Amino acid sequence: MRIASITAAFGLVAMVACAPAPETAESSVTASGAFVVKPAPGRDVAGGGLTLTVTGEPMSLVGAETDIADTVELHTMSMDDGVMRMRKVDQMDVTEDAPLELKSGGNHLMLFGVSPDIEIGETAELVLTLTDADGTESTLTTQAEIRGLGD
Ligand SMILES: [Cu+2]
Repeated sequence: MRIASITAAFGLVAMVACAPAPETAESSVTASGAFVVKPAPGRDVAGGGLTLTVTGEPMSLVGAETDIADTVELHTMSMDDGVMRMRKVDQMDVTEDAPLELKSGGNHLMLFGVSPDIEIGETAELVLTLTDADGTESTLTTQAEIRGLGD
């Protein structure tokens, strides 16, 4: 399987004002199983994933950031003329009926400028930015496990 190169936008991750946990009367969102795959030696790009579930109104994941990487992008993965292609997207939706699953080989998180000092087995804080149907932003912090390739 060949992974076509992408044109990544190395833009600044928008800074988001501190907001209370994304739990309102209408909905609450939970992150679980977050991970980052430690890059091979000499590389600083990493894939990652997590599962987001929501109770109540739909939410959208619109960004993520972490201390161990310069930027984190949301990438979709799709088959295009027999070639797997990654695309950066601005948001991914999560509903009660359709949890958002980001994982290796599927839609995923992509980290750029990953610190070479991360160690397999450690955890890194991942701060997710979400919006509700009204466009109100909130953040959700979760711990991502650093994994080795193929783990
Ligand atoms: Cu990617």
